[in-house]
Amino acid sequence: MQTTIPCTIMRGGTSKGLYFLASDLPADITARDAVLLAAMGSPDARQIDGLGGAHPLTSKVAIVSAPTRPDADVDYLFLQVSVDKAEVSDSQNCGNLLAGVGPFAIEQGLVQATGDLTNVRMHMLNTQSIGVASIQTPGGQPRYDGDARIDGVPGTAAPIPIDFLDVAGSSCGALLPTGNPIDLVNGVEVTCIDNGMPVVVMRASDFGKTGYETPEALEADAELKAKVEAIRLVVGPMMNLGDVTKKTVPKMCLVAPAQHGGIICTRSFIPHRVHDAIGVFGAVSVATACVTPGSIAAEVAGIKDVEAVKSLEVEHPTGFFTVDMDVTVKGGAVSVNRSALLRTARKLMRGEIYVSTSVWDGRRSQDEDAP
Ligand code: NQM
Repeated sequence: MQTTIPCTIMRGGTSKGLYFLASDLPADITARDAVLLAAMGSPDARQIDGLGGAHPLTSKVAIVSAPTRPDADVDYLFLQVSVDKAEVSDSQNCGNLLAGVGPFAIEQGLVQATGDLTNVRMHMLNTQSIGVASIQTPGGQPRYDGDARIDGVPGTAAPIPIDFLDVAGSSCGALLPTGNPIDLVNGVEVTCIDNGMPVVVMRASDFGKTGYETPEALEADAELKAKVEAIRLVVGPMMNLGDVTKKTVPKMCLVAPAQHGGIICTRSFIPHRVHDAIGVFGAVSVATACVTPGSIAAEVAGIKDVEAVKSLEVEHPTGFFTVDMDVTVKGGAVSVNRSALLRTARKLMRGEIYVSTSVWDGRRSQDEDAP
């Protein structure tokens, strides 16, 4: 016997995931996570018995519900479903799946379209912050086709510009959680920063790397991975994230001088696989590090007048990630007034997913629905 659960599969930015209405899943977190593991086919390196794509970037879940904040149109909870472990984590946000939240919410009737363009204010539950997406809605429905191109995704699609107002320090409590632009950890200089995603920026050269290696080459280097992970475990508590052994944050980013006219070149460990591009909030955080006086990224990027910066091109293995920024620098400290970026999304499938009734019988108890 199997339980059927309404589900939409969407590409959001350079990731892909399952989108659910919260009301279609168990409210109990343990039961919900069991359903998501079964839906994805985890734990299994191939996720053969589920919809996961055998990579962290294709083993993601967005849960969408009515807003719990008066200044939002919709709530969005991101969950990372581990591929090869029975783990579901809410320890990070995902700005890529975020791109699909507006269209999904409109299609599900949670948000009403307001003409040809609908602004959707999304309350990101993982970081208690707000992102505002502009969705093209001709005829009252999200449009997916269009001319916008983002690196890491073939072809073009309708543009989804997203603005962030209050993401600085949203996971770690401060933009520079250790209070310093540079810390020395295990003999390596690192910049710990959180502008929407906890990220540790490190010079690739400090690991004997150029920073231009392919993700595959970096993933194949066991010694490098062990050094990076050892630093991650030390900086986790320093960044107010506690023990990060089982968390997907902080992300570990090797940087090098830009090669193709961008501001900086990146290779991101997320945190155990190496990203084929770079995460959305990962890119926002690295871009912010580039305009933070005294940081490793600022040294590598070498920007002369950071307040004059309007947009930064972060290089990654498959192209560029453009982050629009507005910052003020006072007494050597940077404050971020606004960051913005462009994503696209596409609905791939809408239907029902089946999970065994031994995992969930489909009933939401009254207790579960109580506020
Ligand atoms: O940083 C990968 C992705 C992400 C997360 C990651 C993301 C973000 O590319 O906002 O989008 O886990 O770092 O989807």
